[in-house]
Amino acid sequence: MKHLSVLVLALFACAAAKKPAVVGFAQVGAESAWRTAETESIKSEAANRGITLKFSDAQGKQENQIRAVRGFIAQGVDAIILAPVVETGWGPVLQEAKRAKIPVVLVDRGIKVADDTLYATLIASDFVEEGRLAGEWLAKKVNGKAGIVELQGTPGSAPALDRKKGFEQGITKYSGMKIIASQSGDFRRSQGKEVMEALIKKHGNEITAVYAHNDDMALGAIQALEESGRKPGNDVIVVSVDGVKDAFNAMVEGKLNCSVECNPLLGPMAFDAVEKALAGQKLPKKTVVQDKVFDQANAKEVLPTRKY
Ligand code: GYE
Repeated sequence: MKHLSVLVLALFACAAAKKPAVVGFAQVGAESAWRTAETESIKSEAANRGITLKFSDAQGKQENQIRAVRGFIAQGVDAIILAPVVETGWGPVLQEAKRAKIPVVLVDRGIKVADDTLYATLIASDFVEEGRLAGEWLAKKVNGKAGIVELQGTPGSAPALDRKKGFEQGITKYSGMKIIASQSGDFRRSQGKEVMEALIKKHGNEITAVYAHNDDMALGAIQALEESGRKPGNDVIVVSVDGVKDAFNAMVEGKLNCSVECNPLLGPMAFDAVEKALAGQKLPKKTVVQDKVFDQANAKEVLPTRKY
């Protein structure tokens, strides 16, 4: 009897301590410096923990991500980390993962599914809050009056939808804050530049501010503004989100005015969540990553400490 209970206890201890050996990571792509930093964080954390990581780059396409997740299920990975490109359309493939008893940890972007038991947890920033902070910062800077160009992220992605919503909330009480154009630049520097060039042609000096959903698009827009003979940071106020190193450099150079941080170093939190899910522990449905606002007043001092 005594031996039996020791055995049972040992079995429980084993189950609780189940460590992942193989984890699949379905990444969006490599559209921005933020994304590259996130990939790096997850890869290096897997290596630190002795976990074999199967990495898939979906080149920004949901169908590729779904195929990658199916592939991970077929290979029988212990867990899946998914950075979902868009919010909708995940039900069927997550059902398949659930049936195979493979926990799915969502990182950086949320999804809309009817059944939230289809994923173990989401680790991400509050994008509505980021947009609101950017909007409030800009309204203060321009004393409540601006002709704003908004460069949106990938259509249908949580950060694009929520950063738009939050920004609108942030400027709502200022009647002089007008969004004169709002278009997607797909979170890419080259597209941010192209879209900005077209909008400068169309709206000219009506544009007094740019709000970009990420730093890469802001940096592209800054180039377009300079090429049109304008002085970004002065003639046109530029705010964005992410807080990557190049954004800090642009703030120090006086070309970018403000960047709301969004932390991409999610590797340690993601693998903690994977380990807990495999040990059968209950996880919060969402863990919110805390972010700060940076501008030209503090960029120079903070730059040397930035990790991405
Ligand atoms: O802000 C942007 C990107 O999902 C939070 O995706 C992420 C966003 C990030 O490529 O740069």
